Amino acid sequence: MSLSRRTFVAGALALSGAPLARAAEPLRSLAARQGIEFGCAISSRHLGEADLMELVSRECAGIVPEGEGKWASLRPSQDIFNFAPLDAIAGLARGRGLALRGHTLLWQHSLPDWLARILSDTPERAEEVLIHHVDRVVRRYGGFIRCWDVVNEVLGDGGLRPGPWVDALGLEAVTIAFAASRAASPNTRLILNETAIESAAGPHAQRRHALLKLMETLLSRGVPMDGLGIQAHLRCSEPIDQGELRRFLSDVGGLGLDILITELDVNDAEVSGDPERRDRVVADHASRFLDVVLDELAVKSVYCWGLSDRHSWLHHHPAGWRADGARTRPLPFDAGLVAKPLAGALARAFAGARWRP
Ligand code: 9MR
Repeated sequence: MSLSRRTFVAGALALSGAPLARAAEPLRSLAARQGIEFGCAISSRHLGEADLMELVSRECAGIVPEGEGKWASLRPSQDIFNFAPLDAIAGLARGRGLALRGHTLLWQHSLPDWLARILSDTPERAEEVLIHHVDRVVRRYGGFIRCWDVVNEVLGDGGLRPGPWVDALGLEAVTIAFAASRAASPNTRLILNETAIESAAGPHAQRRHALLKLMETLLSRGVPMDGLGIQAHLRCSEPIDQGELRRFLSDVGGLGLDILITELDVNDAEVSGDPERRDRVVADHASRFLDVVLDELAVKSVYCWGLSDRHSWLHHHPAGWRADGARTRPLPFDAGLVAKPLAGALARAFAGARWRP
C-alpha cells in the first residue's frame, strides 16, 4: 500500500473508538495486504446461522474448528473415526474458498474416556494409538488443511504440564506427534500451540522461558516443527509485557520458526462500566498486544477464537464470568454482528503493519 493510502486508512480508522461501519474494508483484505492471514474459529453448531457465516466469509481468509478436530469429537470409540463434524467445517471452507487450519492432535483435554485405559497401559500402546490417530486424521485432510496445531498447551508453569499424554510418554509424546504428522502429510505446516505467554505475570514469564528451551530442544533433535502458535487469550486485568513480548518473538523468529496468533480474544470480566467503555478498554488492550506482535515479521497470521460476541467459550467458563452477571464482550463483532472497537483495533494494526513475504 502506498504511504498516502496507508495514512488515509489508518487515519480513517483512528476515528473509530466508534464501531466500524459494515461497509469498511474487510479485515482479511487489510491483513492480506501486508502478507498476514486473518481468520477465526467456528463451531459446527453454528453453521446454520447464515448471517454469521456471511460475516465469517466476508471478514476472514481462513477458519479453524473450535472442537471438531479434537479427539473427543473424532473418536467416539477406539475403532471408530467420526469425521462428520470436521468434514462439515471443511465443507464450509471449501464452499467459501477459505483456508482451513487444524486443531489439535495432542492435548490433555477433550479426550474420549476409552483412551484413559490405553494411556495407562504401556508406553508402547500409547505410542501406537497416537501414531494411528495422527496418521489417519492428518492424511485424510492432507492437502487441504495446510497447517495443524499438532501439540496444544504442553507446558505448565514449571516445564511439561502433567496430563494423560505426558504422563504416558513424557516429551516423546510431542516428538511422536510431530513426526507422525510430517510422515502423513509432508507439506503441512506443523505448529506448537501455547497459551499464557504475553503478560508480565510470573507464570507467563516462566512459560516464555520454558517454551524457548522446549523449542530449542525439539529443533536440535530434528523434530519437524514449523512454527509457534500463540493463543492470545488476553485478559484486560493482565497488562501486556510489551518489552519482554517483543524480545520473545524476536528469539522465536531467530530460531527460523513462523509465529501464528491462533486464538485471540480479550476477556473483559474485570472491566467495569457500560458496554461502550468496556469495548474501548478491550480494543486498547488488544492494540498493545497487536502493535508489538505485528512488528515482528515472523508473525504470519492472526486468528480470533470466534468472531462475534454471540458465541464465545468465555460465556461458559468461569474465567469469563463477571460479577455484574453481564456477558463478556471478547470478540471483534457484537452479538448483532456489528463491528466493535476491537475490529477497529485489528484494522488499524493490519493497516499499520509492514509487508511480510
Ligand atoms: O472454545 C473451546 C470450547 O468450546 C471447548 O469446550 C473447550 C474444550 O474442548 O475448548 C475450547 O477451546 C480451547 C482451545 O481448544 C485451546 N485453547 C483454549 C481454548 C479455550 O478454552
